[in-house]
Amino acid sequence: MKIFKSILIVWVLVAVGCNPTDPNDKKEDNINYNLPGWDLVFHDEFDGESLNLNYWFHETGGHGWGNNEEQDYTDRSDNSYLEDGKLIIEAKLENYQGSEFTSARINSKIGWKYNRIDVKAKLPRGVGTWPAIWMLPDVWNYGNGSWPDNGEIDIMEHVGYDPGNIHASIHTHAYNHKNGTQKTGSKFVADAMGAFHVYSVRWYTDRLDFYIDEEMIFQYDKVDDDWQKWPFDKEFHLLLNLAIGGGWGGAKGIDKTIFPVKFEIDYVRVFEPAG
Ligand SMILES: [Ca+2]
Repeated sequence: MKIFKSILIVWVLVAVGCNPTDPNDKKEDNINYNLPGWDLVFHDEFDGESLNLNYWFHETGGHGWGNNEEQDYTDRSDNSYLEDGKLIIEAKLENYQGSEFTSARINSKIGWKYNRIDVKAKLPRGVGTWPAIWMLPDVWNYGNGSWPDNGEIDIMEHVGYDPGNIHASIHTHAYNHKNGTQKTGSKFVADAMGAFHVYSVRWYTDRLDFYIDEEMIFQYDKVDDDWQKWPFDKEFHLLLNLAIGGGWGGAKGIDKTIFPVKFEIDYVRVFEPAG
C-alpha cells in the first residue's frame, strides 16, 4: 500500500509538472527553428506515441481517388503510425475491402496561405509507388466548385518506376494534368529513397517557389488576378499520402515483391513571413 501511494504521488507530480497538451513537443529544445525571415507558426515533429488527431485526419476508402489508384486508404495503425520520431505511411500487399493493397492518406486539419511549408521525408522504393506531399484548398468556391478550378499545389511527387526524379507542380483551371498543361519543375535526387530531404514550398502573394534542400526547382508566377490561373489566394491544407498504382504511379505496373514499403516523414514545419 505504501509503495502504491508513492507511485501515485509520483504519477500526480509528473502529471501536474508536464503540459499534457502536446506530446509531440518533447524534443523541441534540441531543434533550431531559426530561419531568417520566417516565423514558425505550426510544426509536428512526430515524436509522440501516436498521430496527433488535433492536427491531422485520415481519408479512407478504395475508390481510386480520381486517378484509378489501386490501394484502399485506411486509418489503421497497420498503414500509418509514429516510430522513432517519424510518421510512417506503410503500403501493404493484402486483400482488404476488395482492394489488393492498403496504404494511408493523411490531411492537416489546419489550412494556411502565403506561407512556407517544409516537409522532411524519405521516399519509398519500387515500381508502382506514388508518394506525394501536396495541398488542396479548404474552400471550393471557384468555377466548377471542384478540381482543378480551385487549384492544387504539389510540393513533392515521385513515381517509383522513375526513381529519383522529384516533381513539383501546380494545377489550375487553365493549367492541369487532364489536358496536359500543368506547370511542373523537376530535379533528380539520386538518394531520395535512401535519405531524408527537405521538400518545401514558399507561397507569396505573387508566386509559388518550390525547393528541395534549399535549392529552388520550380517557380510559378501570378500574372494577373484571373482565378483560372491563380486560385492560390485562399487557405490550403496539407496532404501526405502513398498511392499504389494509378494513372501515373502505375503506368509501368506494380512490382508486388516490394511490399511492405514505407514513406517516412520526419517533420512538417509551417512558417509565415517574419514581422
Ligand atoms: Ca521527427
